[in-house]
Amino acid sequence: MELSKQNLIRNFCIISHVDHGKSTLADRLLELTGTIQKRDMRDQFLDRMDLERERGITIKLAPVRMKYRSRISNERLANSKKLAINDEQLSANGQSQIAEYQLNLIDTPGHVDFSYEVSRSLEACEGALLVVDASQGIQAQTLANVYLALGADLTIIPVLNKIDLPAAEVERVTNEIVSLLGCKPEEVLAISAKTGIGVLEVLDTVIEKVPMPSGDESSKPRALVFDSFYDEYRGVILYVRCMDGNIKKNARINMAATDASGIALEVGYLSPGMTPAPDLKAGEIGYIVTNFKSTSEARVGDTVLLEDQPAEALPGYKEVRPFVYAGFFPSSNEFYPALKDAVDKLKLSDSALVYEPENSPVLGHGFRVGFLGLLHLDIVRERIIREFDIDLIVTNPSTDYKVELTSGGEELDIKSASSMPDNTLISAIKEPWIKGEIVCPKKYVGAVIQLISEARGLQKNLSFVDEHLSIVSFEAPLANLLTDFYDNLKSQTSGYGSFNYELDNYRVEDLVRLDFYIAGDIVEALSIMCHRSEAEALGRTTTEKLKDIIPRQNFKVAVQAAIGGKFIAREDISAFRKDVTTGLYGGDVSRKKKVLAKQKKGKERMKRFGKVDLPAEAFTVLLKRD
Ligand SMILES: Nc1nc2c(ncn2[C@@H]2O[C@H](COP(=O)(O)OP(=O)(O)OP(=O)(O)O)[C@@H](O)[C@H]2O)c(=O)[nH]1
Ligand SMILES: [Mg+2]
Repeated sequence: MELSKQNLIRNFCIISHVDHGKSTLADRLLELTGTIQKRDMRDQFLDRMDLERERGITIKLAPVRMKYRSRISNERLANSKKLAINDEQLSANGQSQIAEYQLNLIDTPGHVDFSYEVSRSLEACEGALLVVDASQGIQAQTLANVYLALGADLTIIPVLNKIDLPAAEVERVTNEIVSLLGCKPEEVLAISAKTGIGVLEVLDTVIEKVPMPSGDESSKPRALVFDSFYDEYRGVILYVRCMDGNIKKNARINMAATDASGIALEVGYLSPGMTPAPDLKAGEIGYIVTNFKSTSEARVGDTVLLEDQPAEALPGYKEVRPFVYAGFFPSSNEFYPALKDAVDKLKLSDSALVYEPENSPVLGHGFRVGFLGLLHLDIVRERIIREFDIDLIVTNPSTDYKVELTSGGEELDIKSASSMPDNTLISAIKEPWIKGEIVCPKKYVGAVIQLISEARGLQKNLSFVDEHLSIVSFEAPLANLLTDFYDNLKSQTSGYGSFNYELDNYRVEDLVRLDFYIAGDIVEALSIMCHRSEAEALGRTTTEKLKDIIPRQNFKVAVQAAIGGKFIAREDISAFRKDVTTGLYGGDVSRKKKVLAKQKKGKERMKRFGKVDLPAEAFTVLLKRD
């Protein structure tokens, strides 16, 4: 009888809190398996985007296939309860021969904004390496990722990383992991991804403990799309996990959800470059190059089927919805088409990005763009500036609001303060609330609870991982976590606190629109929504910040905050004629010209509003630190 090949396949991802060493562990695994030669190695090899490399963070999930000849003994395999291995399968692993395994690894990002990348990766795998930094211990994303992995029914292999660091607390953190997972201390693999200590054992443990895939090789093919993007040269490329059957090169494919039909122009796997193969078999992870024109035809979470063998769709994913919005405007209107092209292109490889046109009297034509969080916003902003060379003006990030009208009917989804309907038409405004968890050492719990209540949040549950580490569950309005909550948490907990959150629901609150007037005229692009109880303080600090940002003009300029036309705060910018050329002595005309040219360039980032020049920074004043 022919043996199933699936017993020689293991699919696993690496998950952890941000910076605990996932990509570095992936480096060592790539090296140990000879997937990448040592001389071609560079740190965090799988972080391929420029921005990922510069910032030292992973943003996109990254699959890679490795071959590994394991010397793991049959006894060890047979003893592993997780593997329901039978005699036949064992003989494929025969005593004398060394079996070659196909290991499919997916490196994931650790930052909360990109947890959608993690949940998608988990669905393609049977196991997860849970990495915990021995000098940091369990943190908020460690917990969140454990919940996700358990929810996806994966086998979790705990890995204690960075044991080479002098600050590593091997025993304490091992105990934290043991209490969290209910495993045995000896099951926690102590490694250094940097030096390579203990990493070989990680590979053998993956083979031992991660269940083999259990797809049906002879049934109709089905493959889960866990990522899709548009490649300028090759078109739409799908990253898939083949669940059942096999998909051959040139097969006619059909997408279950969108019903789009196309051709699998090429199939293969990443090792780490695209490596063509004759087919993708049940249990394997790989890619399909399609002839689709747009990623909207083959969405993330959809199922690839064969046109002549229709089958039931796989469950797919819960759709993610952005909940942080900001206006993106070109510094000059002539670049609007270029900006449109840029967001269109970015959307093709970022299924979480949404946008719609927005017009502003001051800023002109632009877009209201939706994000999964502030880091996501920042990454997209920077990519537009760099990859598309567009000078951008970004407005204050905000959440969206559900508005009920006095006239009844459907709730409106309002994505910026400036598009709020008139007050008299509104019967209620709802704002998004999150459910979150803060993980911190016990002694900071008091300060953390204080912080939560200052953010208008409600502390819910208090639990403990062990005698040192606590978990504070809470609910809070998302808007109040968008500015300095994270910084305050870090400073209140001496850097030890971390937090994770997910959107909960929309709640009716006493919200008002806070407007800003410059030299007597309202600048709608500056308007923000806030809770009535916070309006005055926010109005005051914001006018102060605006006063610092807006350059002096040759007349006095009043900066005022108001609710419904009633002023609640005011700052004056005194008149001053800034002549940048004073101080440059004598008749060096070319030098004078240079300075004036520089000043003119600075002006391009200014937006003329009436007689006042507003610098680009004024529109993100809420993010300005004191
Ligand atoms: N000393 C020491 N440093 C390590 C080790 N593993 C990783 N690092 C360092 O920790 C930092 C973060 O490593 P990454 O591999 O980028 O962490 P990551 O988990 O992939 O980070 P994100 O993907 O952004 O969540 C880098 O500076 C690594 O060099 C280790 O075992 N020992
Ligand atoms: Mg990484």
